[in-house]
Amino acid sequence: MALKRDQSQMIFERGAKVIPGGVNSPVRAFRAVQGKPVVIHHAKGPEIWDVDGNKYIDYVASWGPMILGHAPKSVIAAVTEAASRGTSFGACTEAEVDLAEQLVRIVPSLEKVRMVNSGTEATMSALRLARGFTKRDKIIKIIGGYHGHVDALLVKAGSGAATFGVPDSAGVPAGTAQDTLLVEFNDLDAVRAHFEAHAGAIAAIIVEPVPGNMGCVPPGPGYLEGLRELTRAHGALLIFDEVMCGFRVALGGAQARYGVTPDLTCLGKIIGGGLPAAAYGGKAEIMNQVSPDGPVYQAGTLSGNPLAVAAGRATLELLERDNPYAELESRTARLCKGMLGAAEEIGVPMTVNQVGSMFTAFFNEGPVTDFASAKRSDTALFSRFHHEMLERGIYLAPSQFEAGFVSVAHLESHLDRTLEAGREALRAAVASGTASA
Ligand code: KE4
Repeated sequence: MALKRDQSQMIFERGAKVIPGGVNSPVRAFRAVQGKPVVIHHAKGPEIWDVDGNKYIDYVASWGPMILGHAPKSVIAAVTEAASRGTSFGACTEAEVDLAEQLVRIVPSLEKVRMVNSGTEATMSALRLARGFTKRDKIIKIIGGYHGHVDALLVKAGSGAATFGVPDSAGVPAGTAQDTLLVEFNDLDAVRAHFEAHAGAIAAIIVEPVPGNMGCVPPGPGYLEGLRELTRAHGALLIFDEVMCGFRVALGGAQARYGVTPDLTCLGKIIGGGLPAAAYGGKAEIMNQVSPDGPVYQAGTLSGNPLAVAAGRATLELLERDNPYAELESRTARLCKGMLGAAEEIGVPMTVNQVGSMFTAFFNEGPVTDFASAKRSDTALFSRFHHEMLERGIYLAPSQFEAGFVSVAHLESHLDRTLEAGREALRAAVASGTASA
């Protein structure tokens, strides 16, 4: 029996009259799963409620930030206390220094760090800095990698751009895109070839060390080490975009998990605890090129905003104190194993990729090691599965090319419920596909 969603429908229709597509970010429109979004009313722990009162176990986690689950007491208290002293000053605060010291202490590559308001700002600024520092223009990006809506990086981007089947965005001048060189993830030969073809012209390679925007794809053995060697040999910078995997796959992010230290790191999502805070940072020698110390300009009215900093600090303090990563990884592994078991039982081709507490179930024989292989997934079956899971109170990312996230608040009982719903939803999705074939 379909869930009642009248309020969601009505509010979404209102929104569509005054907001493009009715959403403030494209992937939220559920277009990739031919669905209609539910309008959220509130959330607590691993669960979210829509405006019709339906409850869901949430694996989107606001696209990554909610590693502690929704509305953790200590984060809400920290934000409330900060708000009581004012919401923004556009000036220095001790709290932003505390957060910067915390980030430098935890993330191996950071000697200095600059706060910004979104992952997009972080990657855009890191690219400008890499070009300013090396005095080179070309960059290498991964096909299916997504780094926010930066002009130079909206070329064969992942995430929402990938699902639209129009990877290159309108409005990106050819001149901007021509300096962006492309390689598939996990292909070191392609990177080597670009460096040989463009000797002395490549400023940096920007990579999600654990991509989440083509779905979750682990780096192959030696891949990240290979990028480190190639960039060092060719005088280019290695930029790790850890906006999603930072503080997600390990306390110090992918660079700590794999022991590969980039020159620059972009962070976001978890470091804001669900509020708008992101950052870029790296070696002092490079960061000293950033205004006002150096010639690379970057600024922001709300950068280091006291409320976002309070939420981020409270989140990182809990993560540093409790270090929940081993437990998160084992719970996620149980979920992934259960999903794979259900697919095998029902005879559905499925590959599940997992790194830490991020994962993606691809409807695909596998292995899925890059965007080219991810794209071979049965997105029609994924769409039907997404709908069936939503009807059973499980809220998954509305796209095959996204990662799912398990939080500290997801208990065994939530995972059990998810696996039970998953088995039923898979059977129903296969059946409805056969019926309409
Ligand atoms: P924002 O500008 O959305 O804060 O961050 C951009 C970004 C940069 N780098 C990585 C690795 C990212 O995953 C993101 C944003 N991730 C998407 C989820 N695939 C955000 C969801 C959305 O676009 O609404």
